[in-house]
Amino acid sequence: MKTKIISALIISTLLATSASSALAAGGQGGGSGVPGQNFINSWDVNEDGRVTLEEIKEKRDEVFYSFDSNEDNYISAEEYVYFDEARANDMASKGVNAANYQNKGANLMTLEANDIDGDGRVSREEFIEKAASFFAAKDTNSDGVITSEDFKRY
Ligand SMILES: [Ca+2]
Ligand SMILES: [Ca+2]
Ligand SMILES: [Ca+2]
Repeated sequence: MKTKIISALIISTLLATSASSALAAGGQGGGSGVPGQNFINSWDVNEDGRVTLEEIKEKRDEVFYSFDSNEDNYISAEEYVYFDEARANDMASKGVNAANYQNKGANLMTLEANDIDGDGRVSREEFIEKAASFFAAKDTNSDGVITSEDFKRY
C-alpha cells in the first residue's frame, strides 16, 4: 500500500512532464509555438506526431494504474482525491488558473465525468471507455487523429 502510494506520487511527478501536462496545456498550445505540442508530446506513445484513440487508451490505462492504490480495479472517491490533486498541481505549476480553467479535456478527467454507472467510483472499464469522449473532445476537426491541426484557433 505504502509502496503503491509512493509510486503514485512518482507517477504524478512524471505526469507533470507527460500525461497531465496535456491536461494543463489543453488547447493553449504551450510555449513551443506549435499548437497543441504539449498535448501531443504527452499522449503520442509512438512519437509519430499524431495521437490516436489507441494511444489515449494506453496512456489512460497507465494513469488508472497509478492512482488505483489498492489495485482493486476501481479508483474510489478517496483515491480520486490524489488524482485531482495531481492534476491541480500540474495546472498550478503551469500557471493555469484552475478556477477559470474551462478546458473540456480536463473536465473529462473528473470522477463525475468517468463514473458511468454512478456508483461513486471509476472502474478501469469506465475509465478506458471514456477515452473515446476525451479523444472526441480533442479531435476538433474529427479526422480520427489528434494533431496540431486540432489545436488551431479559428
Ligand atoms: Ca502516435
Ligand atoms: Ca462507476
Ligand atoms: Ca484531428
